[in-house]
Amino acid sequence: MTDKLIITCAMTGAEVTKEGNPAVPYTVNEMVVSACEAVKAGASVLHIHARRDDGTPVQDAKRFAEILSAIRKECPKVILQVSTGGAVGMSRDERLGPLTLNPEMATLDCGTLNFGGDDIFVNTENDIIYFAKVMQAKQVAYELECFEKGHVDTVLRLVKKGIITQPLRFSFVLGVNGGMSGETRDLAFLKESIPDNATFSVAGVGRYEFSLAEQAILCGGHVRVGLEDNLYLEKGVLAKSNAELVHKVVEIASRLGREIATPEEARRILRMEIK
Ligand code: KMH
Ligand code: ZN
Repeated sequence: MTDKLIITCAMTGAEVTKEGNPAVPYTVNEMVVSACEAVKAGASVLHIHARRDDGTPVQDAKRFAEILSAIRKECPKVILQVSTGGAVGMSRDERLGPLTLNPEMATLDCGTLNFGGDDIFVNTENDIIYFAKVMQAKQVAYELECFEKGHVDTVLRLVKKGIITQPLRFSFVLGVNGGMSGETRDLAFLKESIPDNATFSVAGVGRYEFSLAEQAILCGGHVRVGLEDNLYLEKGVLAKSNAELVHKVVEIASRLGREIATPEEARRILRMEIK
């Protein structure tokens, strides 16, 4: 039987700005409002980046602590997944800042890629191993962020070496300029490349967000949406909030007959230890 659908909301990221869409949250209060609305709409996981009030992306533990505890107060059950990707150009120790807070879940980025224009998002094999060891030592559940097929192959090689361990929770982030595109064949190829007992979620960047969501819902995957990945509800129409994007996925899932997972159900599906 297909598992219920886990919806992750990536609320703010490190690249998008209020100039692109005024609903992108920066302040702690904006994050809390956005988080609560997204959870109410059906998100069971929140993918968290921190921003200063002026929008500057940061990975420092103090800012993350403020955001996490403020969200936790209002949404006690949701899974909080901190980003260790941060923003392009940050050092690996800077990126690991939020792990000092022993979060329940974090992202582990599984390879380097050109990231839009001239930027390079660096995740060498040594970086991946370094991050994995820190996360395992702290018993943080990690999600394997793969922006293209080579990243999946890196994961599978590191699994064979015993460096990345079960359970494997993939997140395919598709449509970044420099990474893999988000056509139907791309997700089909990635899905058939991973072990049957692995879970996967799909984050379609920009115009791929909802077509990939629909494909993932149909083929037993999970879905990430949010302003980090896409600013539009539909072509030419800015999303008014993160919740509006989550709600659209809930509607697609309902049309396709897939139920939505609660945070507790999501923990079970993702085989997460309770911290
Ligand atoms: N901001 C991107 C460069 C993650 O959160 O782990 C990386 C990113 C991945 O967003
Ligand atoms: Zn992110």
